[in-house]
Amino acid sequence: MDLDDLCARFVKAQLAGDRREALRLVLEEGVGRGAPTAELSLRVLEAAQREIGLLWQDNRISVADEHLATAIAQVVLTHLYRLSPASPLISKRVVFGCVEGEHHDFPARLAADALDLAGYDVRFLGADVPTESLVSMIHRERPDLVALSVTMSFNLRSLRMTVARLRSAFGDALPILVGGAACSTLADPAGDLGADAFARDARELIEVAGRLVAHVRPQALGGTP
Ligand code: B12
Repeated sequence: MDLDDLCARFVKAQLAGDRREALRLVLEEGVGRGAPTAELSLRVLEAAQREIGLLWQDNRISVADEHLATAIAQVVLTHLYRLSPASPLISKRVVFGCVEGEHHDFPARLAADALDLAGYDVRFLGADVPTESLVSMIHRERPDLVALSVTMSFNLRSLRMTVARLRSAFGDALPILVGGAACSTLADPAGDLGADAFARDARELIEVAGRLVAHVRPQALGGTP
């Protein structure tokens, strides 16, 4: 199956605002003809969003066109999640969200869905999570891992501050994983940001998360609120 061609037709459907056609392409021509859902996520949805970004950057589409396209991608991602083969739960909890100020939750959601399907118990918080609210959530949920997403370079400062705040509240007992396009621009993202690890994409994430949670004891998360 030619996934590049499927992606090109998916982008056309997004730009035409044709949600039904976009769903048909991915669910019938993709899943229905045997394409692995992870491949569809990567080679159709992610690739399409990058194409939408380029069209927007070149002023060939408006912000409203981009919003329309992204809203369609969100619907398709939800359907894809439902149809994806999921591994059995491994009783490792992850709190996953975008740092304060970061509005790009679609990339984070793609990554969070991949972790969920790999068997993790994922609490996905979406965009722009206020740091103090994140701290309270971690006290309540006692996760084995926190994953933070940043797309915009101007939000790297927010990410650094969030990591520092989590360290002051939970010490080193709580592994922190970072990712997103802005992190990829750094030579040593984890070192630079004070996190435990960085993963480039949804695929790498599964391997890195596995390493991080191998020795975690969530009961060690005492900390000061
Ligand atoms: C849709 C979109 C928006 C939407 C977001 C909607 C949503 N709910 O997500 C809205 C309208 C909110 C938006 C706003 C802005 N955007 Co915008 N946006 C995009 C667009 C078109 C698509 C984003 C997307 O879904 N990408 C696809 C995903 C899959 O990309 P990905 O990063 O590769 O994701 C993978 C990895 O990063 C990784 N990952 C992600 N998170 C995490 C977390 C962890 C822990 C791990 C391990 C891995 C991981 O896994 C993902 C899956 O494999 C991009 C184009 C692009 N190239 O991404 C522009 C883009 C990112 N936006 C851009 C800009 C400029 C902005 C604004 C500043 C515009 C403005 N003037 O207001 C604002 C900033 C808002 C803010 N404060 O955050 C620029 C950034 C340029 C730059 N490098 O500085 C881009 C590149 C568009 C462009 N070409 O100009 N945007």
